[in-house]
Amino acid sequence: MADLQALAEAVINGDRDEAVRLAQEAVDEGVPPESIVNEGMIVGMNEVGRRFKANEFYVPEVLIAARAMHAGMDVVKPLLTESGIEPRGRVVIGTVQGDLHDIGKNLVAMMLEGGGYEMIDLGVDIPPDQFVEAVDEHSPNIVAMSALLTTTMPGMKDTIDALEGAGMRDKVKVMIGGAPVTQDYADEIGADGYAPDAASAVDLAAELISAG
Ligand code: B1M
Repeated sequence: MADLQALAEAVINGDRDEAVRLAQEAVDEGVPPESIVNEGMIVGMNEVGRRFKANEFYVPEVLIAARAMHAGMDVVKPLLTESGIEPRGRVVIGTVQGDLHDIGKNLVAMMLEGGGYEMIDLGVDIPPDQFVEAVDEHSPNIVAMSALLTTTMPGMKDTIDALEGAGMRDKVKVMIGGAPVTQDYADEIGADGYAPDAASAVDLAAELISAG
């Protein structure tokens, strides 16, 4: 019988083969795909986020867990699409113009995906206009920007200004993060939220979406 707790454990342990096997077993037994995701994969990634916040897990463990989660998701994704299950929200993410540091951004994207969000990852070095185009094309709930350089942080404000200029600012929430970024900076440039780490980014996304 499908064991979703074991699936969560496989994600936490970063055991990709086991995550795939258990996800497939659950699919074969007719467990609804949303249960496999919510009670297996997301439970696992939530625990990974908790351990990361508590300094019990470090970046490598999170990356390995996310890799297992992705492999499990690949088994379930076709069924989710067929059954038309809605994600918790859609997030456009990227590093700001001039910034090539993508390890933190990737972690945030993986944690959000593990938290049930549909991710549109634009990659690195994204100019304001490209964020605006992505908002126009994908109608996300959230635009998420990452910067690791003090010299590229102004790209966050430029992007908010560009969204404003395109008449889209009230259509999306903007969240920002990255080592030099602070809550004060978020307040200063008019972002809707700041998260210090990838696990907090998942909590913040939920808050921003529920605040409407
Ligand atoms: Co660069 N680099 N780097 N670098 N690099 C730093 C950032 C630096 C602090 C090193 C230093 O001088 N001590 C410094 C910045 C100084 C400053 O601006 N104050 C620096 C510099 C100067 C540079 C170059 C200019 C060096 C040069 O060429 N002269 C150059 C710039 C390139 C560019 O971007 N245009 C450069 C290049 C590189 C590499 C390419 C070699 C490489 C990046 C590889 C890659 O990412 N694919 C690199 C690396 C690896 C680093 C360090 C060593 C590590 C960064 C990292 O990945 N941390 C870094 C020094 C350090 O931090 N020790 C450094 C781990 C990652 C998990 O943490 O990204 O902070 P972080 O993400 C966290 C949180 O911040 C948060 O969640 C994540 C997980 O908890 N978070 C968000 C991140 N984004 C978020 C978004 C959110 C919410 C939370 O919401 C949207």
